[in-house]
Amino acid sequence: MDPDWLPFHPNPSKPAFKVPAGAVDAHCHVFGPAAQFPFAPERKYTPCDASKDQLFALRDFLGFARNVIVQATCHGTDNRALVDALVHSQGRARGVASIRRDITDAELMALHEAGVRGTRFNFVRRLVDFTPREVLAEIAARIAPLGWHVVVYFEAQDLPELWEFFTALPTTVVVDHMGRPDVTKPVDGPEFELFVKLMREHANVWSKVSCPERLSKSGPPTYQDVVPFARRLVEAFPDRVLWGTDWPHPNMKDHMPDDGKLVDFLPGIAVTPELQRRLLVDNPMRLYWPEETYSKG
Ligand code: 0GY
Repeated sequence: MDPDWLPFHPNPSKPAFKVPAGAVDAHCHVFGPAAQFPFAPERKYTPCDASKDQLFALRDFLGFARNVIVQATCHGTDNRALVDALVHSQGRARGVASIRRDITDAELMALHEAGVRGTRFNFVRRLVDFTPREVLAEIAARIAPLGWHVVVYFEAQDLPELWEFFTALPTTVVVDHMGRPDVTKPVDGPEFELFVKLMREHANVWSKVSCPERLSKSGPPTYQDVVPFARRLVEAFPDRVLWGTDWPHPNMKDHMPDDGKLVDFLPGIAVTPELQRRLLVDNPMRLYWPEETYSKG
């Protein structure tokens, strides 16, 4: 583990907010265990082990029913730890993988069978080396016929340069952590307006209104300065927002969030039971378990 890396909270508090029945934690990770699933040689950080059993225990403790497990850069394009978690989840987890352009159709199908429903493109410079856009476009074209979506992670200042690429993608596009706005800037200022415009003009773009702990300058436990940004998206695009804990919080160096307090952030950004149900149940179910949504008519 990197020496400046904080381990995840050993003893999170019980949230005061009770999430609706069937709620999905739509952004979390598993790391290793490294002895079984080694980290990628090209990784930019080495996390602590964070196992599927610890993730599932947290899910139950916080009151969630399901997880969406997202491949993090420390595992590169080796999705074995993710797949292991999915196949041991008893159908209660789906995944977002990182894949290479030379993946075979059989390997793609195996990921699909395990419960993968998306691929992630990471543009955060401290996390990954550059991948040419034509390679990513090729991957997007491969996964589109499976009904998968693309998850993108980038920082707000890079959106103008990425706009054309994002808006040409042939799938649903899910943006991690609201495109990482600088929350010291106004919520109606030009930077966040550009992100809102992306969602307004492109009905296939969704956002995770997650990670106040990464974006906040005012800090825990309430992360008050992030609330207006998340709340604005939840109210403007109630059918295209997702939320997740981000456990075990890779690369948090100044503080480690209490996951119970993160859940208590929710009623401040989704202020009615209806908005809470869409954010935590209806939207993630439509994206990750569509067969269950459709079967209900
Ligand atoms: C997150 C955020 C981070 C890391 C990764 O894939 C990753 O390594 O996404 C980060 O450092 O901001 O969502 O997990």
